[in-house]
Order: sequence, then C-alpha cells, then structure tokens
Amino acid sequence: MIHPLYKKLKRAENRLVARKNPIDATFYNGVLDRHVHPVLTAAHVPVEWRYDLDVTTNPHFIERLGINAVFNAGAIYHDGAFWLMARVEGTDRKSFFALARSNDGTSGFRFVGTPIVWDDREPTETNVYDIRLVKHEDGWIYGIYCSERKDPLAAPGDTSAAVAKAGVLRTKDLVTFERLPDLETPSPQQRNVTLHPCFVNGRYLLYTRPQDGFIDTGKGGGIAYGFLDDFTRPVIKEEFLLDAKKYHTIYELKNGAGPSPLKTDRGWIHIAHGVRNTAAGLRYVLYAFATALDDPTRVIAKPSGYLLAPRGEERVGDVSNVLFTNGAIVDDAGRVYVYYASSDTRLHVATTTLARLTDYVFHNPPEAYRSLDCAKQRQALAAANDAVKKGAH
Ligand code: M1P
Repeated sequence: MIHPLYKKLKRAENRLVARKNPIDATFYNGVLDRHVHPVLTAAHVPVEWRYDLDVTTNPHFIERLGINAVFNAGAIYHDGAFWLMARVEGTDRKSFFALARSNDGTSGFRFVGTPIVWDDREPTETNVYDIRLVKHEDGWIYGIYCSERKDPLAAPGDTSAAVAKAGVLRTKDLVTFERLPDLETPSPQQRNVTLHPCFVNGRYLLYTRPQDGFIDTGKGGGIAYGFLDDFTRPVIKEEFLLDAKKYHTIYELKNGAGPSPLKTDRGWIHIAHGVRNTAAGLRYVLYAFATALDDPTRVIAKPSGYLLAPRGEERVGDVSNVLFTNGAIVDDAGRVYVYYASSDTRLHVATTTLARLTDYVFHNPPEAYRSLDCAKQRQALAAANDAVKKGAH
C-alpha cells in the first residue's frame, strides 16, 4: 500500500513544476533577460526517485535516496520539446544524468523516464557531470561529459587526487545511450569539452580545456581546440589555443567552453565561463566571444567583461559565487535560451535573441586590459552621449 504522505509530497512537486516563470523585471542589461525562478532544483526530482512509497517497508516515509542539488545541464531541442540533461547530485555526492522536458523552455521542466544509465565500459569512472549535448551534422546527438576517477598514481593516503577525462555518449532518440571510449588528448586531464555541430574540413572539431591538475589548469593556457576523425577511436593528437586566460581579466585563472557555439549571420557565438581568484575564493562568471563562420578556430570578436555574473540568491550555494553554463537552445524564431547554474546548486534560464547576442558580441568594446585605458573607453562613451543629448535638444 502507498504511504499516505506520498500524495502530499507529489502535490508539492507538481505545484513546483507548474509554476509560471516570468522575466525578472528587476534585472536589465539589454542582452539577456533573467527569469524569476530556477528551472530545476533538487525539489524538482520526482518523489519516486527518492522515497520508497510502500508503507510496509517505509512506515516513517523516510527519504531513502536524497538529492543534494540539480545544476549544470546540457540542453537540446528535440522532438518538439526543450530537453535538459541535468547534473543531479545525490546526498552521497555522486552525480548522475537525468532528462527533464518542457514545452516552452522557461517553465514546466519535469524529469521524465528514469536516471540515465548505459553499458558500463569504464569501470574506474566514479563521478559523471557537466554534459554538453549537440546534434552533429553526422546525424548523432553527442553528449560529452566529465568522467572523473581516482588518480591511479595518487600517493598512499591521498584519497582526493583525481583524474578528469572527457567521456562520450551518443544517441539518436535521448532514450538509448551508447558509451564511446573516453577522448584521448595530449593533456593529461580534460574538463569542459564541447563539440562543434558541423564537420570542419571533414573532421570533428572539439573545444577542449587542457589542464595539468584536476583543479588547476597550470600551463594549460585556456580554451583550446583539436580535431578528431573517428568517435569510436577518439584521439585528438594536437591541441591549439583558442581563447587564452590572461592576467587581470575575469578569466585570469581559468576558463572553459560552455554549450556548443550558436550560429549567427556574423559568426559562431560561444558562451564560456571565466574564473578569477578573490580573497573569498574562486568567482565564476559567463562571458562570450565569436569565431568566424568559415573558420570556427579563429576568434573574431570578444566584448570586454562578463555577460552574466552571480546575483542575489545565485551567489550562495554549495560552491558559492559561481555561474556555469553547459547548455543553450536556439528556437526557430531565433530566441535563445541559456541554461546556467548558480553556485553548483540550482539551474536557471536567461533568454535573449540571436540578434541581441550578435549586437553584444560584435559591438560592445573589447577589453582594454589597463585601468587608464578602461577609463578612457568610458570617457569616450560619455562624450559621445553628451553630443547625442545636445542633438536631442
Ligand atoms: O565548482 C564550479 C565548477 O567547477 C568546475 O569547473 P572548472 O573545471 O572550470 O573549474 C566543474 O566541476 C563544474 O562542474 C563546477 O560547476
């Protein structure tokens, strides 16, 4: 018999899913609109994935498998709906992937099916997270994610040294997932690997993030790229720097590619994360740049500063002061949905259009790198505005 408390919890879950999610009128930057509520949280995870409903085996209706957080989701438009493949983290610290679906992309996301599993061909794989979904022109939907395992070379007693690799899944229907071998790259560790949706000179183009250590990128200089011929034997022989980390920028310490780049009439727009250190710890923000349509390995525009930074309640969570994105969708009308997580705890959406994003990336001034030059940028803007105001009178 089902426990009597089940209905109460299920009603609360249904109310949460049914909540409308209007644009947040308290925020404006002309580029993106934030929405009032997170699109996914731990409380969105179905009661059935957390509780044993049977009153005889669970008389106290105890949550048997708790959820800690839902964040960093891959995203794709498929079969007439918006799909998120979220990082769902249990109270045991393990993440798994689960699909949530919505009809409008900003509200009504409901987990469907069951947590995703596949043929286990990497027995050392311990934790999985941050999948990037992309429909490639070869006909497959690829999911590239961080596959983490204990460092086999860890010194005795070191129980936290880890190795991050890029794990690869592919599917045609978001139901059955085939696990392909881990991506091999010159860098000993990889996180934040993203696939370009088109063949480039007949090859797969991947954006990588070389790193020496599990956390520190070390001499890995920033977001890189490399080419691949065959996903069943995925070896990138050489990595080339695309977008370097740089002193006294919002991506001074490290950066990483976000979703697969978005095609516009001016170039491919990339939304990435940049990390700097502060006295209060690392600060992760989102920034954007564009690569050339005919050569997505060449950066052609990059506005200065961040596109989106943690704000209000977004600033607090398991890993505070973090915004991170690995999923975005463009609909047929050119509306863009950027799914971003805050503080490794919950998932939000910000919406815009390709036209607005293009204007931002190509017309906002580039980084000036020095305070005096930044002040001169603003001086020039203020002077130009004085002239505009005089013309208006
Ligand atoms: O905790 C913030 C983020 O840290 C990592 O990103 P990066 O490799 O760029 O430092 C990832 O673990 C990511 O999941 C996490 O949100």
